[in-house]
Amino acid sequence: MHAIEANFDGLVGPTHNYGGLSFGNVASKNNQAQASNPKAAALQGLVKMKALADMGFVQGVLAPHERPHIPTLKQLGFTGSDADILAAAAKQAPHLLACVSSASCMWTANAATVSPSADTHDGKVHFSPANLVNKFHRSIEHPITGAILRATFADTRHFTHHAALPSTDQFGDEGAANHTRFCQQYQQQGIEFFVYGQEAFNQQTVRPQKFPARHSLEASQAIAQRHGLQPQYTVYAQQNPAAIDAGVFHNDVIAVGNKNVHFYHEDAFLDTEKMQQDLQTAWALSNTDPLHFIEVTRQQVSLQDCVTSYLFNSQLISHTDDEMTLVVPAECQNNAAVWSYLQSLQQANNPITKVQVFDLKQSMSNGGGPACLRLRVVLNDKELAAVNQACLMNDDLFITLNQWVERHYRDRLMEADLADPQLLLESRTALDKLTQILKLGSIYDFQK
Ligand code: SUG
Repeated sequence: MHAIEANFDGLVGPTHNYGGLSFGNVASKNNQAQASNPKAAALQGLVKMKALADMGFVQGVLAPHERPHIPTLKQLGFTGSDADILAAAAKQAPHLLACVSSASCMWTANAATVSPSADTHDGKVHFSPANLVNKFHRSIEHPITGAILRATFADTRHFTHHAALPSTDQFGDEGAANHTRFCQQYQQQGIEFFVYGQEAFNQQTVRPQKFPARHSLEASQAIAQRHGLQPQYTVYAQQNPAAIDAGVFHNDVIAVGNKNVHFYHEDAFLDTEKMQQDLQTAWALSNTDPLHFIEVTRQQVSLQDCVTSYLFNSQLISHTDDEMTLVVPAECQNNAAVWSYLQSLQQANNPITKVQVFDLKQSMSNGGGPACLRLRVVLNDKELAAVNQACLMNDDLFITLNQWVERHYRDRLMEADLADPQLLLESRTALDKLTQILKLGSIYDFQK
């Protein structure tokens, strides 16, 4: 049965701010304490979603989470009314208040790992929310992420939802940001490619020295196991520890793949040759057409330029059966080396024939480019029909969500504002309305 790849973007939440919370993510650190603009952030995201929908792609929306998250502050010992809790947290532990206020769930590439039904043992689409255990502010995402995914992909005849893996570094899981699927056509058996930062249980293996390896091999193996993937179509590769130390905290900052194309930097993997061989071996099991490796050299684009421009944090999407568009952030246009490389890429003999640029500065300033903002879900016709249709982008939803943002979002937020009880109220009012727009039911703690 015919299948497509849908993108489900995270709608930026009303508390989007620059908390400097992600050690190892250069943009997050560099922009700490800058004023943010949640309204602009949400509108920028909606423009990208609508543009892809207008190009004919299936585009979904995933709702933001309730923030500041009072239940987490209660779990940490804060008591009293919501206003008391906010005031006490702001005074005693402002870093904790920043963590429970982050709008980081916008980066839905980290929401979960998704295996299409063509690859899984029971012919269903499998979802595993990522535990995101390496960063406290993200480790609180998975329960509500799971609830949102279940409300979006509710039909148990087609969709299987797992809980997150155990919340320990040994099973550190950052979701689809470290997962790529190669295939000839989306409905066919694919190769699921898992990239990890460290082998957690084997301390003898190499790992980064400066910044954390957020994702473990053991997490990827457990995901493959529970999704029922076939071992011969499952490939693992280790990230280059030096790249992590240079600020490549997720593999999707330095590599992206789609169908028969793997586009990556020469410094992305610990053993590039092995990665190529392992993918070729799996590919040859069911394909005769070539798998394209587009390797960008240091000379063409330096590792540092990859990190600042987010060249590889692009969406690689098929606009025809054999031509692809690369959706890049505006930072690529502002970098002479990257922009010149992108011109040559479009002229070269490979499936990438178009480049499309989006202004996502609000998200980029926290280290989140176009690819971070979307979760890819391959769906056949029946599965697509079973998705919660209220979450799919179209002209009406675009207008409704723009009006919703205009009504409920602030255009400036600083750290001190996070303690404002009015912000909590605004956020809850907005989300309550959103659950009606997207027909999600009561998914938030404050709605229970
Ligand atoms: O996990 N930034 C996110 C960015 C995630 C990008 N996602 C992918 N590459 N797929 C992170 O580091 C920063 C929040 C702050 O500092 O306020 C943050 O969480």
